[in-house]
Amino acid sequence: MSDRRLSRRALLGAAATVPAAAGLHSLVSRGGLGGEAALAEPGAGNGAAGHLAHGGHERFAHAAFAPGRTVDHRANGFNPTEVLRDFDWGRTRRLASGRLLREWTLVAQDHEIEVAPGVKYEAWTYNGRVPGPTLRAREGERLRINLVNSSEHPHTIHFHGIHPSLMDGMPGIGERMGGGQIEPGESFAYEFEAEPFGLHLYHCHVAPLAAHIAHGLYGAFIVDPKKGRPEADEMVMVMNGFDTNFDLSNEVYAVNTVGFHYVNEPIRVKRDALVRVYLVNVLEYDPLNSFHVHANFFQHYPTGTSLEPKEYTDTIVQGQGQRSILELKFPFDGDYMFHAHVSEFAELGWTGFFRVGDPSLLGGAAAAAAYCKLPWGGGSPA
Ligand SMILES: [Cu+2]
Repeated sequence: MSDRRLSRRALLGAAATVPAAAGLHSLVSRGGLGGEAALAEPGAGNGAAGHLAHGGHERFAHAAFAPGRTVDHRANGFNPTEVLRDFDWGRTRRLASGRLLREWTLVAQDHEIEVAPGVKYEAWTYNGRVPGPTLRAREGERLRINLVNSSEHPHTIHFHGIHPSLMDGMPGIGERMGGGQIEPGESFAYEFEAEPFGLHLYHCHVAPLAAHIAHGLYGAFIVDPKKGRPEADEMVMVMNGFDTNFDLSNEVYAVNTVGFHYVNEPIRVKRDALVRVYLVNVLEYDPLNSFHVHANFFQHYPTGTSLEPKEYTDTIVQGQGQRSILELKFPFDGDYMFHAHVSEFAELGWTGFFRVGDPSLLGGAAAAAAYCKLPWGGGSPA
């Protein structure tokens, strides 16, 4: 076990020993002080180990997020329920050559967000949201992405895909042409072809890289195949986490930023309808993330670069930067949990529900409460 993990477990263990009214969120929101206090706590190690048992787990879980509260989506400026199906196709126009140009403007800006009830984080964002806009194009189009740096820090946009080095968003490359590292107040236009088709991502590539990514500068980038994919209920899930006390390990894990959001607001899908999930892992500080859906299986298209699925399964694992398209149908009404099959992540926010069909049959939040009394804040049973 590394020191980093010890420090996080110590933090959780110490949180379990403080009165409920204080809670982990206040320890976390006090930043480094909370972490140091936790590390100094002699019994912290025992508390951390204790949380693996159900009793200890409940104690830390209840302390971890404020019960009965949800985050302020309005103040955040985005709601993960909307982020899920928000595909940004940009603006298009015909060039003199007759080709289609698809264009976006991303503004890098510093913006505090609430990643779990009461847990604030000084994020660095593209367009004020985390993850940044889901950019979507079709294979072979010409793309232009204007980066305007309104942040107090230098940034870039590094796209995954195939393009010339000058367009790669790497500090030091193309500086004399206005590229490379984009300083505060500067701007730059990245321009390249949309290739290959598949599910990609973009993120800042300024050093220290882990810090720039962990602060929130990333998003999904979808290139549709020329002939498209079958009609489906499509959604984007960016798996991320937040190091709220800057100890180089995450205190909150999520899909699309807000811990337990899709427990509070289950993702509504139709029975027997094809659901397509664009799943991207940008998680910093932990080597692996994963996705598991309950009571169902999905077709797995790694990186989305083939139209033929590679696997029929219910769990996949992704390293940082990996992504997958998942396709599934729900044959029965009900609430179906999905979560990281890294239990610790699941208990620190990376848990949600698909809600299928008749709400009178359902009770996902109650099921989750029975499971480990997760403190997602609200989420009363249907
Ligand atoms: Cu950056």
